[in-house]
Amino acid sequence: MTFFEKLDSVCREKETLLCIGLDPRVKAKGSGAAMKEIVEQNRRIIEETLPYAACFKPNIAFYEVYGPEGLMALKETLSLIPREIPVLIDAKRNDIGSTAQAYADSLLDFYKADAVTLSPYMGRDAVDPFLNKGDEHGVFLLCRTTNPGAGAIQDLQVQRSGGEHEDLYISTARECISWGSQVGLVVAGTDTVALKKVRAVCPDTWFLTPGIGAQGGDMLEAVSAGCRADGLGILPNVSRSVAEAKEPGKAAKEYRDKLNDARAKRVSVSGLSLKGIRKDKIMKGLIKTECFRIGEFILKSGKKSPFYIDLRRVSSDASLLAEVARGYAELMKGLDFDRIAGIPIAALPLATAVSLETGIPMIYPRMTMKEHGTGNRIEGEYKKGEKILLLDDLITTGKSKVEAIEILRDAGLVVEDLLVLLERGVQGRKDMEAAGINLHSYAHVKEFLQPCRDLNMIDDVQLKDMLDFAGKE
Ligand code: U5P
Repeated sequence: MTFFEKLDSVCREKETLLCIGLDPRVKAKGSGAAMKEIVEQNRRIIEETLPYAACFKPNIAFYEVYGPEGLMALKETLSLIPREIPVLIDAKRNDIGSTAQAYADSLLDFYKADAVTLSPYMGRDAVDPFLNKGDEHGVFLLCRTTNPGAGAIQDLQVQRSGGEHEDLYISTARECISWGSQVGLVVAGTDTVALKKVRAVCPDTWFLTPGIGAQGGDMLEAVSAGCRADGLGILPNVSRSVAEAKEPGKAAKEYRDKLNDARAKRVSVSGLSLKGIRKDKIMKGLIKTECFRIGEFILKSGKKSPFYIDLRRVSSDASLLAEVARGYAELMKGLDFDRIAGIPIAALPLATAVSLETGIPMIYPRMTMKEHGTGNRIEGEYKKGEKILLLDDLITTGKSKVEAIEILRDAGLVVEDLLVLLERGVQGRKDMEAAGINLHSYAHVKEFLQPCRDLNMIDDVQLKDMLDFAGKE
């Protein structure tokens, strides 16, 4: 699992995006007393705030300042955090490649951080030693910081290749996200203008957003300005305001609640439910990966079509595949069945992804008879009389579905429902009715057309013509 997948799943499961800072400020000094006090303070914060924390962020400066025992306290603190919760070490390191390598070995191998903050100022090669550790690690690169003097450099005007000017921190954001999918950005929670501007150029990137509370940043404003359209993508960090509260757990809960209020408002402002957001993401993802194409195509039937659909391409985009699996899982709710079956070939990767998403076992029929080996017509384990939920990518007519249904029914399995991601035309639905199958489709092909218009791929006249075609074919 990549770092950002891990983060995404913790945030969804725990319904929080809160990053809890672990920046100890203790009075004890030397002979182990400081170490003990730091660890005890952090233990309490971790235990009390764990239900509200999406991740923890120790800033290494607050450990280094106590010398070797401070560093031992950091190591001990990290061992108190459950492995499934991401840990970000705020170190803001960088240097030339060979030195950056030593920093990477220290922070990712010795301290075992999941992610770190780095300065991108020295360029890509200084970040590579961190990226090369593998995508179970992430980096948050400084883009817009919270300190009062940040603007003197970060607001410098830079000329882009087209001649227009923009802030250096915006150019930095553009450059940094081109370094790959392991990159997140540090964007100040005290600067809602910057949050909005960076979000506009980096719609999918995760932001680490410090400055909430003690430095004056407001949770509601920061999250409203910086969170992604899907209500994720921002990690507002609070350190002092939680650590120094009488009851850190209570303070963390209050910040988490404010954060979720802001997310809910943002989502309702965009007029979409969470289901709607997923659908929009899937439809646009299918367009982007060219699973859905506009043009002039000749179909198997000989008919001309103004668009073409090839859902086999979904398997080449892991995050789209995972989102599609969640879409199928949403559609499965309320249906009664024992196993799922994917129709070869197109639905095999899709059904596999659905099985991984839901934990429901999968089988598949062989569409051509196997002459050797087991001679199985159905692969995977099943028992006679079990109910099978059939999955396919798309339905135009029912022909290939009926073949698969017959193979399953001949083996004594019960098939009553078919799930497809996309439905085109009207014939498929009629054929399924005739075969005694309930068809559940995630979307009709018509639903691509408005997103294509939104993305300026077609004009209003084409939109109307295509809607007519899709409704009648
Ligand atoms: N931090 C900032 N601003 C930045 C980048 C990082 O405050 O632009 C770090 C601080 O060094 C500290 C934490 O570790 O985030 C903020 O702490 P607090 O103000 O919530 O106590």
